[in-house]
Amino acid sequence: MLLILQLWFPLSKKTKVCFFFIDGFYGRPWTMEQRAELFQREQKWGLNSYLYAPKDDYKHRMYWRDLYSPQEAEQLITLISTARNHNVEFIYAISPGLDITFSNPKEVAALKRKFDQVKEFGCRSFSLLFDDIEIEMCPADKQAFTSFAHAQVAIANEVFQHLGQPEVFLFCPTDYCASFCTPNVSQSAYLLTVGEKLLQGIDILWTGPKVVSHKISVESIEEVSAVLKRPPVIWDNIHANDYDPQRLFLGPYKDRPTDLITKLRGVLTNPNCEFYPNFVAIHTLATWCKATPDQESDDQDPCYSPQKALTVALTEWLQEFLNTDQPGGPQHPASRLRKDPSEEEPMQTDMGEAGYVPGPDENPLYTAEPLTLEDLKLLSDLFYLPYEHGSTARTMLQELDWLKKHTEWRSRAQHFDEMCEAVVQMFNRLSNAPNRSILYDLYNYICDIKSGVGLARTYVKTLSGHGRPSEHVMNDDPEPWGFRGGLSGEFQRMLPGHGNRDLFKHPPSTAVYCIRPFCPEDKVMNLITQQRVLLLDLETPPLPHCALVMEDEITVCGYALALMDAKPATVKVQLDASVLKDFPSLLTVQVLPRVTDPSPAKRMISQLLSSLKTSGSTGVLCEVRHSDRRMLDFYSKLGSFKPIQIPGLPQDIIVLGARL
Ligand code: GDL
Repeated sequence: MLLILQLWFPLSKKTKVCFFFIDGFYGRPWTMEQRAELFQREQKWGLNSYLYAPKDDYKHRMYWRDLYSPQEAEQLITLISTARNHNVEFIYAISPGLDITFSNPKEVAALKRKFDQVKEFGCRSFSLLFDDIEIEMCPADKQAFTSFAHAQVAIANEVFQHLGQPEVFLFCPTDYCASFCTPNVSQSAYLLTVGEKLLQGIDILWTGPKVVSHKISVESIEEVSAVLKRPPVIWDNIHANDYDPQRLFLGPYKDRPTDLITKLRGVLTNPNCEFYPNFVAIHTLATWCKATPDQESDDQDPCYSPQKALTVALTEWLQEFLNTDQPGGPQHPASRLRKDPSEEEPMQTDMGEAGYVPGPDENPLYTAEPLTLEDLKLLSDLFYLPYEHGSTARTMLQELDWLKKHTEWRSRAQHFDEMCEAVVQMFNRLSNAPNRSILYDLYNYICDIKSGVGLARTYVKTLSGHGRPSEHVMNDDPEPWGFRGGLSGEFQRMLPGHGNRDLFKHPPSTAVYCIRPFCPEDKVMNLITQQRVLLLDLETPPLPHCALVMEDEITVCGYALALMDAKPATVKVQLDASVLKDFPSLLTVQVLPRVTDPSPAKRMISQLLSSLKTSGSTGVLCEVRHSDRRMLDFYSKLGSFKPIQIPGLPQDIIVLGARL
């Protein structure tokens, strides 16, 4: 993960506005030359800081105790001074959390020694990261500290003081987003301790409601600021793509109201792993940071329009594509197009392309047209944002969906074909762009989308009766190149909760849910009564083996109860002994219709099922009303629940069973 951080310090001793890049993604770290190029851009666009935290630099994380060798030191010294020359503050981060023993003074000394070494390189700003680590403390630390938070805070405070309380010192907590907090942000013991005990000069990183947050609201920041006792610095993963090799994010910085600016110490963005495709991510973030009210704006946010920011960024990016970066590479295509045969060099002996002039009935020479702004808009639409496809991508998906379901559609099929052709043309022009470095970073992605769109195009042609029915699109056994695969994808598709959801059919949910044990004050009984359960006798409900409730920001919005032994609970229905033998336990679940995101309920159920299984149960029953399409659909998507025939049940009841 690479992080580009923009920081403001408007609220305390820190009065200047700072903008940061964070170089902290998983994957091949950027080269020193690319980092220097980044500083140039930061300076040009008014971003003023850079967090050095490459997860796969082994001395940043895995071998954090090891000092840098003279050769590495030289590189870091150059990098730090290059940053300074561009007025970019270099922040050195270290992630010792994989294996540090907090209570051992030798470990604390090792950490100080490492920071001291980097301080000698000329670095003045530092950061301690505890993201993505195990939360279980070792026995020695358990003895020495009340909690994990106490251990982390103690070491952070000590290092901060040892370094002379630097102006910039960032702390990344282990619970760095709302969805990681137990039971929720305002009651998280971990965050409350961090807020209470971490020295005020230290800033805290926060990714928002989720690791990759769709939206970040002002209210959510106010809530976490109260707990942390300081405004956070946002670590924004909106453009991070290190978690999926097929994704790239070329959409604008978005869904963060500019009202946030005064509520934060800064924003740090963690963009795509590839260096060059981050032009839009960084440029639009810079525009967002400089937001000023625009009287003519009809956007939701009067200070920032993602669409306008994107167009400005793409217009500038286009110029970079057109600059040749390698001797002997393609020229600016416009100059090639201008050539007419009479201007050609004198006859060449090898009959190379430059000397060849096709005759009247021969194939014309392949001409590469220059890349256009429209091409880049299309590219950005195809690789937009984690929770949103760009408008053309959405239209293409909707059209394909429509074409699959309808038959009267010749003109729409034609339109779909044209959209596919535009992708191919964009690909061709991009492949001929003079700047090869940008192209190489984009190449895998554009090949992949071209082939995906190509398959859809062939399929629509086949449906329309045009073109030969294509074997690899229509048949159930395509060749490997006819579908996206790999072992990882196969594993994911086998899991009930796999994330292969179509964005255009299931717009993302931004709500944060809390799942916690049921307590007597919970008013879930009326929910249960609404459900009119038959299997569970509500007049004398037995003590559940495990009961969980789900809350959203309003109140309880769902529950799940599990009974280890179904028999005493199912007094209203005669269950056959063989059914009870296979499915001895009972589950009852309800989720209110306002919860459109199925994932929290899935998580709640899997917790219950694993608890039943651990206690020795071999199967579980549950009931659904025939008319309750929503819950039926929900259970069917879980995959493990199958209908069971039970004689004598009322017609509108379906009993489902799952083996554990
Ligand atoms: C994370 C990691 C980050 C990674 C991102 C996206 C934080 C604080 N840590 O959880 O390094 O790039 O997810 O995969 O965000």
